[in-house]
Amino acid sequence: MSDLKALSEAVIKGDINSARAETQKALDSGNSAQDILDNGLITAMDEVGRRFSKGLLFVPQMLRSAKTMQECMKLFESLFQEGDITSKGKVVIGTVKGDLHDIGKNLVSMMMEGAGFSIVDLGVDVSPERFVEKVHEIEPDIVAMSALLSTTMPSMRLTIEALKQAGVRGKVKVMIGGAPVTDKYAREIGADCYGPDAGSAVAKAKEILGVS
Ligand code: B1M
Repeated sequence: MSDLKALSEAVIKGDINSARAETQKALDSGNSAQDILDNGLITAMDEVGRRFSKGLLFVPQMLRSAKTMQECMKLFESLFQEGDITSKGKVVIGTVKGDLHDIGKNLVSMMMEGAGFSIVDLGVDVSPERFVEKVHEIEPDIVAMSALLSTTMPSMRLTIEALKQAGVRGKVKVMIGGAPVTDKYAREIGADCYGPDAGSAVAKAKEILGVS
């Protein structure tokens, strides 16, 4: 199995070619996709965040690292497929209004899709009105919201309020997640569940819909 240090370094530097090569090397030498994610890619993004907080790197470098991580994720996307193509439920997912972070949301989408859910991804900066509009249009089982900024978390509450106002809150389950989000916050704003990471999001989605 590969030591994932070189992969982390390449992601921190935003060196897409080396990072892709290291990801492939790790896959070829038997590292699981989960191991590569947890110990290579996410570790690197945490370090990027730490360096950003200390003023050691800036937004363009964060963007480059984010792009690098997304390119690496493409190499093992298919490994998350469970092989069950019957939909376990329809999920409308998006990063909330004012927030442009999408890696975690994409990871959640990828894993949920792999686990057999149908995903409608609204992208980033999704307003409460847009979530409501999509709920009317496709009648999903779950509305899933991601936020990475403490300043955009309130948009989750506003979206739940908007679902209530539109009379559709009772027809969908609401799941929230993202680094600053907590289980306590989910309960406070009346979400049905909170997913601390992409794997747990899949388990929670199955649990709230009562599917296996
Ligand atoms: Co920004 N950023 N960023 N950033 N960024 C953070 C989040 C920050 C913690 C960095 C720091 O200061 N240490 C900080 C937020 C502080 C706070 O509010 N608490 C921050 C800031 C301040 C900013 C800007 C304001 C910077 C500026 O402009 N001055 C700005 C805001 C822009 C905006 O959104 N309006 C900004 C911009 C950016 C980039 C655009 C450059 C880029 C994002 C590119 C992109 O996503 N395409 C970026 C990045 C890359 C980061 C860090 C370094 C990495 C985020 C990431 O992708 N992590 C981040 C620091 C960090 O997180 N360590 C940081 C990897 C990803 C897999 O993890 O998204 O947490 P995460 O997802 C996890 C879980 O949270 C969970 O599952 C995933 C793991 O399995 N999860 C869910 C996520 N969503 C879920 C939904 C669910 C369930 C689980 O159910 C629905």
